[in-house]
This record gives sequence, C-alpha cells and structure tokens, in this order.
Amino acid sequence: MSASASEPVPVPELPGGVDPAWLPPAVFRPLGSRRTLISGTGPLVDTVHGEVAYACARFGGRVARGVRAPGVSYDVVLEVGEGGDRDALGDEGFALVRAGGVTRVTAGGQAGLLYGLFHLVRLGEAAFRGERARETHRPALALRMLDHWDNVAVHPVMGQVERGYAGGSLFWRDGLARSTPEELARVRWYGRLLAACGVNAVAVNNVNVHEAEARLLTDRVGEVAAIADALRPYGIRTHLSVSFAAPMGLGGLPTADPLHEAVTDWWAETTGRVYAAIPDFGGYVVKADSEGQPGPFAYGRSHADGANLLAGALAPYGGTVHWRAFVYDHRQDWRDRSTDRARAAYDHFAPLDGEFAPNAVLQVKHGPLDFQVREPLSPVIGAMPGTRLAVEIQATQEYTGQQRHACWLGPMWSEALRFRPEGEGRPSVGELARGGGLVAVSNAGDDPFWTGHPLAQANLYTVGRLAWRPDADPRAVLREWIELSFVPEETAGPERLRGGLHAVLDGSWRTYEKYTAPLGVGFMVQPGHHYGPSVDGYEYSPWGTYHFADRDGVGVDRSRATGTGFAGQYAKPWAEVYESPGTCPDELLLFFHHVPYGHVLHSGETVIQHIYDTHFEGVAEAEEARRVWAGLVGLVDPARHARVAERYEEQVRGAREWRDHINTYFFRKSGVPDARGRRIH
Ligand code: GCW
Repeated sequence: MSASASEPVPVPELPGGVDPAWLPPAVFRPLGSRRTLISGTGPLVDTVHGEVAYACARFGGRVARGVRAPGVSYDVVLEVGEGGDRDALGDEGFALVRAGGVTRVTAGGQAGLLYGLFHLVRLGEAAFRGERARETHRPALALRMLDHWDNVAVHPVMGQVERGYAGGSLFWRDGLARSTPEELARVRWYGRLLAACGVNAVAVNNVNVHEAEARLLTDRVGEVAAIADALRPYGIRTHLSVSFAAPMGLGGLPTADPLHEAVTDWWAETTGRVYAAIPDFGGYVVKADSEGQPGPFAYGRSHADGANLLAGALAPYGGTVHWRAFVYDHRQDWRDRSTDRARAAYDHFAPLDGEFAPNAVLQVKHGPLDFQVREPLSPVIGAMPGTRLAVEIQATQEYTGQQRHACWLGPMWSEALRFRPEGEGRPSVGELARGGGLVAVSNAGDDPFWTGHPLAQANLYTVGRLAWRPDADPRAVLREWIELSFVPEETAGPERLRGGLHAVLDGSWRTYEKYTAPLGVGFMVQPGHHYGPSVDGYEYSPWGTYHFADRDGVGVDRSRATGTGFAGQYAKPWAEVYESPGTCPDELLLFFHHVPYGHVLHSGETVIQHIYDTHFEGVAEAEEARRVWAGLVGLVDPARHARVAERYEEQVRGAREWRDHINTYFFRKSGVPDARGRRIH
C-alpha cells in the first residue's frame, strides 16, 4: 500500500508535454533552498518527505527525517504534533509559526502535514521572512470532493467523459483502466495537484452507470484499487458511482427492492469485497430515479430507504453514501403548467429530513435546476437541518462555455456558499454543508493542459480552496492561483502579467452571463450538447426548462400567488423577497417571474433594453479580454499563451452568435427597437 516507514515517496514524474498547472518546479524554490527537518511517521509523512527531497534536489537545500542531527540547525521544521495539538487541529489541520529564524509547521495528523507543506509552497519566500505569530488552519469542510463523470467505455453520445471538455478520461481509456506507468504517474500528479488545493476525495466514474462502470463494483474492482493506490499518497480517498439496480444486473437477483433481505445481503457482501480490495474506500455515489437511472421508486420505497440500504452496507467500514438529490420528471409535457422542475428536489427530499442514516449524505446541486450561469440557491439546502448535506457545483463548464470560453466560476460558487437561506444572522450554505462537504463535477481530463482551456485550471483550483474555506474571498483564491501558476519567480513584467490575468478572469463569469440567457431565465442552449444559443431549443421539450417568451413578455412565474409556488419553498426572508417582482433581485427576475418587456428593473432599465445592452456589453468585454490576452504574449509560456489565444477567437465568435440570436429573437418577439439604435438582425 505504501512505502515502508520513513522512506520518502518520490514525486511522480510529470509525463512529457503535460502542463504543471499550479505546481511548476519553481514554486518549490523557497522551501527547496533551505534546511528542513521532518518528524512523524506514516505514508503521508513519507509523501511530504518526498516532496521536500524533490524540492531540495532542485534548489540545493537539505532534508532530514526524524531526529535533529547534533550541531545542525534547520530553517524549517515539519512535524506531526502530539497531545493537545492533535485534538485542536484535527487530522487535516496544522499550525504555522516562525520564531528565531525557524518556520515550524505542526500538524494535527499526517494529512495536516501535507496541507501544511503546500501552504508553505503557496506562501513562498514570505514563509521564511521575519517573525510570524502562531496561526492555525483547519478545513471548514471535512469532505472536499471531485466527481468524475468519466465513462469506462466510450459512450456513443457522451464520449469518454460525459460533459467533458478536456479530452479523454484521466482514469479510463477505451473500456479499460489506464495502467501504463506513465498513465499512473499522471493520475498521481492529478492527486498531487488536488492535494495542493485541498481536495481529499475523488469519485472515479460517471453517475450515469452503464454496463462497464457497473462492474467496477464487483469483478473489476481491482481497476478501482489501482487508481486508489495512485491517489492515496496525496491523501485522497476513492469513491465509486454505483447503480441502484446492481443487485439485479450484477447479482442476478429478481429485485433491487431496498427492503428485501436478499438485496441487503447482496450489498453487504459486495461492499465487504470492495473494502477487501480498497481498505480506505470512501463510499458510493448514487444517481437514482433520475434521468432514467433506476431507483427505489420502482418498489414504492422512498429515497431515504434507498440511501439507507447502501449506508448500512458501508457503515461497518466507515464509508459514506452520497445520494444525489437531482430527481425530477424528465418526461414532462411542456403543455403541463402545473409541473415545475425547480420544485422537484425539495418536493421529493424535504419531507424525508431526519430519515437518512448518519453515514448518508444528500448531495444537492447548488441551484434548483441544473448548473445554469445564474440560479437562486436550491431551497433544499435550507430545509433539511436533520440531514447531512453536500453542495454540488459543476467545474466542468457544461453551461458556462464548455472550456472554450474563459469563465472563472469562483464568484458564483462563493455567492452560493455565502448565501444565508434563513437570512442574516443565520447559518451560511458553507456552514450548512459541514456535515456533507463540497462536491464538484471535475473539469479535468487527459488534455495536456488538464482542463482544455488553460485558464479553466483556475476553476479546479478554486473548488479545493473554497471547500477548505467556503467564506474565502474568491479573488484572493484567484490571486494565489495566478502566483503559483504564472508568477512563481520574478519574471519580466510580473505586474503586467498579474494585472492582465485578473483583468481577463475576475469578471469573466459576469461577462458570460451578459451574452447568454438573460436575468436568470437559463438554458436557451442547443439541445443535447448544450453549446451555443438556441432560444427555443428546449421550449417544447420534455425536460422542464422553459422561458415562456411571447410577444408581451418572458420568464417563469414561480410565485406562490399566481405561479408554480416554487418561491414558497424558501424560508423567510427569501420567500418574500422572491415572491414579488418589486423585491426580486434583477439578476433572478425571469427565474421567478413572467414580466412584460417594458417592466422596469431596479437598475432603471426596461427588461428589453437590459437584454440588448448586456448582450452588446458582453461581446465588447469578450473582445477586450482577447485583446488583453494578446498583449501578454512573451510573459506567458508560449504553449499556454497560444492555446488561450485560440480559445479567445472561439469565445468572441460564440459571444457574437449569442448576442445576435438573443437580441434578434427578443426584437422580433417584442417589436421594441433598441433605444441606442444599434444594429439588430
Ligand atoms: O447537467 C445534467 C447533465 C447530464 C448529467 C446530469 C446529472 C451526469 O446534462 O449530463 O448526467 O446533469 O447531474 O446527473
């Protein structure tokens, strides 16, 4: 499982041509040019030892393990603490202090030492200057997870990675687990990147479980074990998505009824075998009764019955089931105005509060619909105080430009995590997620830049850092990412480089919002692949995502008074804020209300003029970002620069297409001309 005690675990070699992302060797110079003493035992301490040895080999420093050599002084001490420290810091926390010329990281446990090491890397020279009063760091959320929607075999429609925009899977290739030394080194490198931003769990296969994925649970579990071996040195536990119907498909039982004894037994035995192969296995992720996946409804059982079945099988081993709340009717009749997809998760799950087992986590998408560029918070998150909740966000940019457009989602996720479902003075979403954690759908793949668009690496990094501290300032997180990835050492023009990167990324989410579907109404994308505009693409479809535009107005009436009643799923004050167009925030107006084009927003503009203005602005901002990026040539690694430059061409083209579709559509519907007389087609 791991190297024997006190042996450094070597840093994996980055396969040729692969971008080092936020761990270019130069970030290790400050640490690697000093003398470090490491004390503590265990596999993650061995990893830390390997990291420091790697840094020292490059930059001339020295590392010793265990006891201080007589007469030698150290600049850095990395130690796993004893007694009180352990309790106060938890396994993943650490304290940092600098006194008398020594920088000391005291961790509560092995994992804390790993996070303390990467904290020093982030601080760079600043970690080794002057004095520093003792500060403690502990993750706010115990579970910081990435879900991979990776198919084992290439799916005829979804390809190797469902909603993947970064090439193939890091774990699977054409039906098999990746297994060459180079491929496994890449998986380890992925684990290294994740540990450096604080992620500690990965689910390795798609929640839509096809035949090949299903068998990972049984006869193919060895392939999962090999991935787990590669991720373990970086403190990452491996999880598996499973099919609720596995007892039938794999076990040959006539039923998957969660209350049937044979089914319980099958899960217990199967889970025992998984743990025999992977002793620190994290648990299961389940998409049940959702978009065609099997689930407990077929047996007249509740989702608590379903989740508790798997929780029961995992409990003896300390595993967790992540049960997704993404349950809705995807065969809706668009003529049926009584059904509202936004209501579905709350309607299904809120009544089950308190019924889930202690090791069951309900995994809730942050918005009530589906990862649109703008949604209100899912009302489920404030409504289940007796349930462990995980908040699910989407790093893969399914609806936010598919990693062809630069769209840094930090501010959006931060807004969701800082939102207070019961108003001021009550807990934030970040606090409510303490029981379950933060889960992001990964945006990484086997692309040389990991994420297709090199700037999309910022999203992956931000996931980990916000999971560690949900109330962190997202811009500070972006700054960290920029410093590590682009300015690890004094380069020519670092200020211009920093400024340019902030200029193109800080506001990129709002830019994307401006040129796509307006005022929270969502979708308007091309069906199936979801890239590019198609205003009515989903309007007469069974998917429940409508905008109801006609000649008079647009938007979905979700008020209690006259609409679907969705606004009533919120606690006060939000139920009242969202209920009326007079108090509803502009950016969510069309999510909650159907209003005439002449409706005046809080901004003072009419809805129709807002649509025109934001679409022209959004394109101008995309063009400006392309120009700023072009000006950074020579300051950025040429391959990265070229890839991003190429993506900006597509972003500007795409933004113009969005602008022209949306503006023309609403001009034709409303007949209202642009007050500024610009050309609308
Ligand atoms: O956003 C939708 C995607 C599906 C995905 C589903 C889900 C994995 O279009 O591709 O399926 O959400 O979250 O389960």
